[in-house]
Amino acid sequence: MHESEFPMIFSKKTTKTLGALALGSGLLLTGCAQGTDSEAAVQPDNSPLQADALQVTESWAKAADSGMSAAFAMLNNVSELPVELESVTEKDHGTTMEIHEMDGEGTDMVMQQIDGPLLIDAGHRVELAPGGNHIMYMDLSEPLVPAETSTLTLNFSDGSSKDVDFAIRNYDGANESYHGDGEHADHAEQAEHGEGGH
Ligand SMILES: [Cu+2]
Repeated sequence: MHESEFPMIFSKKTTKTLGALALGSGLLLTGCAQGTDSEAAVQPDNSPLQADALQVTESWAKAADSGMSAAFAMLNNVSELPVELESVTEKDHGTTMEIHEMDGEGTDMVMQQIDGPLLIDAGHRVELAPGGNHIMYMDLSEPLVPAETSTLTLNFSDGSSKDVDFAIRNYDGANESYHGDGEHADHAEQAEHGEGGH
């Protein structure tokens, strides 16, 4: 059984990793393809996958019946290489996901999709928190129910990914307005807050 699975894994990863090298070094490619040491072949330069380098703690998501909501966590890069979070996906609540940052100052703060991947420098951590960077559920078709969990898939720039569970809880804050929502932000926000908060 293992013998049939291995070649698939092997060829996928080596194709990707070695794609850029293939032009200049047919020798190296041949060497790897013949190699029987599959572990060495999967990670030829010995660098960790970004999915393994990033440890996620304190992950939680804001309960919501529909529409938008947000997820927060501490992203800890425990490696000596930068980690780039490129996208987030999910499959349980029928929504697209975005990575947002806050823009503006004071009461004029709005959130918007970040430009490019979210960078977590080597050995550093980035906090996703209300009022700051966060992961956004754009249009829930299934509710985020308190005390349940939401599994989000974090996708990194090296092609690796990992699933992380976010504990869903009630939270009154994080009602940031969205750039795409138009100019009514300030007052509409108050109205929504009173209606949906309790
Ligand atoms: Cu947002």
